[in-house]
Amino acid sequence: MDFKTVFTLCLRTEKLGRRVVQLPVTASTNLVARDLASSSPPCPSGTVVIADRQTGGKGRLGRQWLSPPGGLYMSVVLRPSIAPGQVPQLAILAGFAVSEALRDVSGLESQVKWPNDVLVDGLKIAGILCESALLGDRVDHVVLGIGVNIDQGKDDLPQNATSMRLAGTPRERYLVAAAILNALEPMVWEYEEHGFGNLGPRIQAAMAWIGQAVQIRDQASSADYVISGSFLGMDKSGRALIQVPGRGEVAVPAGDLSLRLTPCSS
Ligand code: BT5
Repeated sequence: MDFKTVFTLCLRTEKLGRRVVQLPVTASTNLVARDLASSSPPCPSGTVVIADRQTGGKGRLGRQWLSPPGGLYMSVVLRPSIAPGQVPQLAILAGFAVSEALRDVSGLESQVKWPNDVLVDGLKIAGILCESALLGDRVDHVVLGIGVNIDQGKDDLPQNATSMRLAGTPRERYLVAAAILNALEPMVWEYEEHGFGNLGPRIQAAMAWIGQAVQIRDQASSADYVISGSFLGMDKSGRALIQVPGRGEVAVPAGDLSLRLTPCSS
């Protein structure tokens, strides 16, 4: 059986993945999904684009996502009923869905690294790129780009990365793709209804580096500031919470979180 048939057999969703565009190679599945979402007529919510490899895989802020054969490169089109300010929270949700799916298909334990990564033993196994388009002051669509390292070896990946194969739990891509969508769909529904309400504590329990010395660099802002302190997790809006010596709890909406090698001082 081909990828699409088996993938569809594994799906337990109502909308996510019910329309699939499968490509042997493309620059970026996020670009294909964006074009489908803004075409006339637009593709339905839940449409998924999957490629065997990408030639221009995108990370955040213009960074590159290495996309050789063996990985999962998937973009999901959503038309959620949320405010524009809530869009980044979907990346956290997708990271949590990936983490749950990895456990579901292979028993692999992973952690969600705020705001958009999944780590296994401190190494990056998956990354999320969340892009959106507005129509007036409302969200028209969101493209959730999900990259998961599945069958790559060390030579295919950057330092500080791992794959399911390297972690000792190789799996078929279709199985992982379907499991992610199965986990994600009910989370998106719940999020649209209640925000992080019930999901918040579950995500918090899966978060990496709680209680550890961290720093957040906001590379998007011209100030390029760094906040250092002890990581407390995220608040109800999905902002990272840092206990900063001398300042108390500071909530940070966006940025790059990393571990600090030296303990923080006041
Ligand atoms: C991300 O950005 O982690 C978002 C990655 C999203 C990839 C998916 S694949 C399907 C869809 N189509 C796309 O074009 N993109 C999405 P960021 O947090 O900025 O992390 C990027 C950094 O991760 C890079 O600068 C590298 O250090 C590292 N990296 C690159 N490729 C990697 C890989 N395959 N595995 C682990 N780390 C990687």
